[in-house]
Amino acid sequence: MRWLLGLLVVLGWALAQFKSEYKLSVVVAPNTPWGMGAQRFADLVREKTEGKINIKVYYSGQLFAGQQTNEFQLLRSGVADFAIGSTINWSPQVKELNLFNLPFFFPSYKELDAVKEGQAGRMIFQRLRQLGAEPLAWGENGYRQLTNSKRPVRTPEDLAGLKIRVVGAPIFIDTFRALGANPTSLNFSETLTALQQGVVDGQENPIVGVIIPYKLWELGQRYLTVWNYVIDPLIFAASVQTWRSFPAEVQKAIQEAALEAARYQTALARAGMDDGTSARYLASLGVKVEIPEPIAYLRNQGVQVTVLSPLEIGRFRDRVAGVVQRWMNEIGGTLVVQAEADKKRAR
Ligand code: X2X
Repeated sequence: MRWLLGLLVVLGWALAQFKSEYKLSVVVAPNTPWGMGAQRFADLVREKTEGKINIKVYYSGQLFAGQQTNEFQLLRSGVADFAIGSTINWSPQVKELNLFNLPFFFPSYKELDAVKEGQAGRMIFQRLRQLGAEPLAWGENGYRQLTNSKRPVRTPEDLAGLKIRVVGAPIFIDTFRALGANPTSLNFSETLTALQQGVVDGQENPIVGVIIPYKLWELGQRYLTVWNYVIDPLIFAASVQTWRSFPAEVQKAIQEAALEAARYQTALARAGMDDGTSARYLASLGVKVEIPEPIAYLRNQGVQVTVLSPLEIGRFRDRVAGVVQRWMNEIGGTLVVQAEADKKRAR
């Protein structure tokens, strides 16, 4: 019986028609944890499918010509077979993903992980399936920190009037307006020049995920505020059309590859920013962390780093209470209540 099953599997693989290339979209460059996770996923898929599935990573938003909030549309229409997408960029089409955009909603990795791995995470994956994307694993861009070229920011008053680039998801405009800043939404591809030319004063992005690989201090971003105000998970996903075209064995191999690559990717994004768990995990894989102490490293580059205390964070949180309330309604009560319950279990 077993040999017959084996034969059928081999026959199935032989008969299945695979494309010579499957396209995977990411927003950032190959030298970021996000980009490295994408390459690892492609490599693992090739390995686990014995070369049948060949994924090519399109970095720096090449597939969507700069408009990063269109990425989910590309995925569901099958223009991109796969994407590793930021929950921010997909949130205009998947309103539930605004859960992760709520300012100061995830104070710790533990609480975030409990939500992703709990019932709330499953509800979100279910929603993605309804919308035409097959979610495979959670990755991470990281906690988003504020940088600017003008002055240290420790209080909401310090932020007043600063022109801050945000992603084109509406909640970010609401948040930064409530904080007294002057937000403007730009695609990431335009952000680097806008910073360099002083068209905007500041931006917000993860330290390990973006600030260090893109050397933002060289574009004049000399002040950094560490406030962990928003966490930015990534989702490894396939287009439903592409997913359905694969036999079960291939789906299984790709699913395994996604989980393995996502774990590696998340550890790269957290290395030096958590309690040491991620660096230890990477060491167990034989991966050397290039910058073990990211904040010390930035200080060495001449960046003035302001790490906010819980009390100082509280002043910012008070300013955005109305925004959080409004967007919780938008996201939907059931999911928010479930996320609160998942978070509570982690504490
Ligand atoms: O555009 C950004 O800031 C980035 C790279 O972090 C995202 O894609 C959300």
